[in-house]
Amino acid sequence: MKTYNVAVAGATGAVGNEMISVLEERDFPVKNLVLLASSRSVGKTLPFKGKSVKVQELKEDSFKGIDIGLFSPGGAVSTKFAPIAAASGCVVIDNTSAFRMDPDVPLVVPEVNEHAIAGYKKKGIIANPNCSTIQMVVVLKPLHDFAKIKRVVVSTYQAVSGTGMKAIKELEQQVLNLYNSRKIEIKVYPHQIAFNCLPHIDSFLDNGYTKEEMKMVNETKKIMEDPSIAVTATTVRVPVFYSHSESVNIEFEKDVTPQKARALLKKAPGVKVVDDPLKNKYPLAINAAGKDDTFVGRIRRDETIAHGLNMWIVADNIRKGAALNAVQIAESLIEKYM
Ligand code: NAP
Ligand code: 3JN
Repeated sequence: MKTYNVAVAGATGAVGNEMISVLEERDFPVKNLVLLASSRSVGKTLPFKGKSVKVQELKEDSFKGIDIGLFSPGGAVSTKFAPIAAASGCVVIDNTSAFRMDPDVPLVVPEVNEHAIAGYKKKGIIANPNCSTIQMVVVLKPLHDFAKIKRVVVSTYQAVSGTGMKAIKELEQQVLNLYNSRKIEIKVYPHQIAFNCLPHIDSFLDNGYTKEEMKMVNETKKIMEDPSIAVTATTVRVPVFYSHSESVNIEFEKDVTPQKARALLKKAPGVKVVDDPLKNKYPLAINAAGKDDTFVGRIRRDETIAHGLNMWIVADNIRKGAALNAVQIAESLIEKYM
C-alpha cells in the first residue's frame, strides 16, 4: 500500500490533537508524521501509534518532502504558510477561514461535494468549512436534492472547544471556582461563559451579524453549489465542552413530510436519525461527543409556512466539524488523485 508523509500544522491545539487521533484511528497510510506548532511548543512530544513524536517549529522549510499538510494553526499562520507548503508540492487541507471563499480553492464536505476536491490542482489547497456549516450541510444536502431548499433559518448552540484549548480551560476554571465561591477569571470571552449563553461568536460586522454567522451563510451556498439558498443565522456560545447543537428551520419549494425527511436522512451518508421524542430520544451534545456521525431529530412540520420543516442537528465540532472532515478529505484525495 502507498504511504504518505503527513504534516499536522497546529498539532498542539484542540483541532490538531484530534487530527492526530483521527489519523491513527482510521489507519491513514502515514509514512512519516511531522508535528508542527509555534516555537512555544518545541520540546513537547505527542503520541502517535505508540510512539512519541517531537513537535517542531513551523517554518518555511517545514514542508520539504511532505505530501499532505493538515492545517489548523489559525488564519494568519495559514495565510502565510499554506501557499509556501503548496509551492513545495504538499497538498494543504486547511481548517481556517483563510481560503474558504477563494474561488480557486475547493470548500469540501465529502458527503456533499466530494467531486469538488479535483479543484485542489489550482492552488494546492483544499479548505475545510466552519464546524457549524459542516454539520448543517450534511443534513441539508439530501433534503435539497429531493425538494430544493429556498430558505434556512438557523440558531446554533456552540461548545467552547470551538474556541480552542484556552476556552475549554476557562469553562472548567469558572465552573470549579463558582462552586467554591471563589472569584472567576474572564479572559477568552467578553463575559462569563459558565451558566450563561453568549449571542456572540467571532467579531461583529457592519451588518450586525458576526463573522461566524456570515460564514454559515456564505459557506453553505458554496458547498451546496447553489447561491439561491437563502440562509440567516444566529450563533450562540453555550457552556458545553464538546458538540455543537443547531435549531434549523427549512423552507422548501415543494412538500416534504417529516416521514419522508426521516427516510431520506436515514439513507444519508454520515447522518444518524435519533427521533423518538415520546421516548425522550433526540440528539444530545453529550451523546454526539467523540462520535463521527451528525445526529438529527425533532423533525416536524413548520406549521406557519407551506413547505417547511424544523429540526435539531448535533455533531462533535472537533471531529466532524474539523479533524474528521479534514482526514476524510485526505482519504478521498489519496484514493482518487495521489
Ligand atoms: P488552539 O487549541 O488554540 O490551537 C492553536 C494551534 O495553532 C496550536 O497548535 C498552536 O501552537 C498553533 N499556533 C498558533 N500560533 C502559531 C504560529 N505562529 N506558528 C505555528 N503554530 C501556531 O486552537 P484550535 O481550536 O485547535 O483552532 C486552531 C484554528 O483552527 C482556529 O484558529 C481556526 O482557524 C481553526 N478551527 C476551525 C474549526 C472549524 O470550524 N473547522 C474549528 C475550530 C478551529 P502552540 O501550542 O505552540 O501555541
Ligand atoms: O467558534 C467555533 O465554535 C468555531 C470556531 C472556528 C474558528 C475559530 C477561530 C478562527 C475559525 C473558523 O474555523 O472559522 C476561525 C477562522 O479561521 O476564521
